[in-house]
Amino acid sequence: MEEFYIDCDGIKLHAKLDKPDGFTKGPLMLLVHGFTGHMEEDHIIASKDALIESGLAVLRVEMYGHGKSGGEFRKHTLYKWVTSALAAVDYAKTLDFVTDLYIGGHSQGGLLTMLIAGMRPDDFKAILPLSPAWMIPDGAREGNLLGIDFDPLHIPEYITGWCGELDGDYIRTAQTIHVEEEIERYTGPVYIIHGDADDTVPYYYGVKAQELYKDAKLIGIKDADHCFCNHLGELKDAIKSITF
Ligand code: FER
Repeated sequence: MEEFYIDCDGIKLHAKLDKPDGFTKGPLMLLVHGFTGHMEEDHIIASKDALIESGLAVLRVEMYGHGKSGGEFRKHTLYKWVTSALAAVDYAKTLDFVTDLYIGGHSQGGLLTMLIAGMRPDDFKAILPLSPAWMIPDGAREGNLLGIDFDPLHIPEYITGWCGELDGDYIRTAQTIHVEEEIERYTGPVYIIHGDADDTVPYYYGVKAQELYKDAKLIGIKDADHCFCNHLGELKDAIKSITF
């Protein structure tokens, strides 16, 4: 494992690169955590391990305001995450051992995966949204995020979410994002993994994304919650069932 930082316009993004034993050249997955998450969460580690067992190198990068990366949680927005992820993709493209590039992420990282794939449709062999929280922009427009109601036309200075305060700019920027347009832009293979007992991002969104993408497969995990708690073995098996 190599640990390092990727520069993103002066913000340091914390990264770890793992490779399968004896790996000299091959595919690489850029793997991103979710909202309030980080790269050492059990479901991120389980995903990384499954990918390594499938023969991929894995680059985990923590986005703006998360984990050991720069920036404040309170100040993070989906725009800043897009900027972080584009810097991580640019970095991955400089690695000369990489044959095919993949991107995957959990929840808000799954939404990010869908946005980046729409922006850079030629860069990825396939994408891997895990429990993708792609209803966040609709929630921001409708006035509900994280179970908290607000007036979408008069956005508050901040809301208090799962991890302290979150600036109103998170909502302002999220309101401008239209995920269906990004879904339409990416026509490559999509592998969605989603627990059918997820009450943070209902399984319905996995089903709907699968229907909207041109070439998507949904691997449902029975009784699994948002973070695949007590179902990490099935999460790994689901990832290992994919032909990369
Ligand atoms: C929300 C639902 C889900 C939300 C964020 C999430 C900020 C993200 C969850 C995750 O990344 O695990 O309403 O609002």
